[in-house]
Amino acid sequence: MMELPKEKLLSMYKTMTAIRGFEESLAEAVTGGTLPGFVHLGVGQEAVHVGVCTALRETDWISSTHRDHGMILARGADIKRMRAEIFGKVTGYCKGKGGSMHLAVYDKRATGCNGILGPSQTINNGVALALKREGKGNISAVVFGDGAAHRGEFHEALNFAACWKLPALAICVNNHYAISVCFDDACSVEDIAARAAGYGIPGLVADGNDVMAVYEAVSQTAKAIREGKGPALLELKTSRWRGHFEGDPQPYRTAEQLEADKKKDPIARFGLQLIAQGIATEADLAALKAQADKELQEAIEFSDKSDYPGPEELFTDLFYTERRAG
Ligand SMILES: Cc1ncc(C[n+]2csc(CCOP(=O)(O)OP(=O)(O)O)c2C)c(N)n1
Ligand SMILES: [Mg+2]
Repeated sequence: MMELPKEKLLSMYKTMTAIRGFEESLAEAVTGGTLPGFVHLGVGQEAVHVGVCTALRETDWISSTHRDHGMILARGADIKRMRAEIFGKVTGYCKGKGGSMHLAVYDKRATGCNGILGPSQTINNGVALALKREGKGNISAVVFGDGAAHRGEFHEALNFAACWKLPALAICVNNHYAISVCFDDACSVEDIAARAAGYGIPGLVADGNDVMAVYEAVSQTAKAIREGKGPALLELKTSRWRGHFEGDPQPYRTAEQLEADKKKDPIARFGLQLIAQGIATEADLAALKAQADKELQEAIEFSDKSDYPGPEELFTDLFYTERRAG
């Protein structure tokens, strides 16, 4: 932990609390009826988001999943434009057309969330190939779930990346569930990382509830990838606290299991580490949370006051119409 400056560690803590607050505010909006559609929240997975993004460079790229608002926030995206995008407002990053599941922020080198399981890995290979040709030592990371790791694209993409020695880091966020299917019932091996052996690439497992463990694991694997050693597969074990989507009552999980998962709270754990190492006091941490809460309120107001896209936006930003126009 000491290798990172104090300011960086405190900003990591603040971002973790900001992500949690952001996600919980979306849960409230769904319950209150102001946010329609499917919303998948990453509450409980903040150590993954912040650990991964702290270890990557600004010049690296990242592709993520349907559960990754937190990843894009951790990448440094503006919380106001994030909130506006999810609420379909014209001030959002994709003018309100991407929404929760197709939220992309290119100026933060985030190719975006992806509602379909599998393609983000093949898209990531394309980005990694471009970075390899560019030759500046940048890498492209892709995040996907344990469920996505059972799809064919996972294997095809890893094989391709290995054969072409792409600067690609595949990060499997194993939260033990794919909708209602428990990982133990769907996987023949204990660790998805073990599958790396089938492609002759390194496979590592790290504690996805420990932000510093995530940071270390990503830094280590990224270093080797930057040196031209080819791709790696990293598995981060964590848990999601909320249902698969907002409104899922999780009948497939017992209250005891959920409580046990919540005891591994990555934010509380990081807070205790910071206090134990004399980096922050409880009051410092409370002040960081208060600051994050204030910024969230400002983001909510910004989004509420923003307009929806006008009808003239209906035929812009479409591949189809642009091709026809050309
Ligand atoms: C190709 C494809 N098949 C099915 C779905 C429906 N679906 C959406 S999320 C999901 C489960 C995803 O589980 P996992 O990859 O573990 O991610 P998590 O939701 O746990 O973050 C499924 C099956 C989909 N989006 N894409
Ligand atoms: Mg999962």
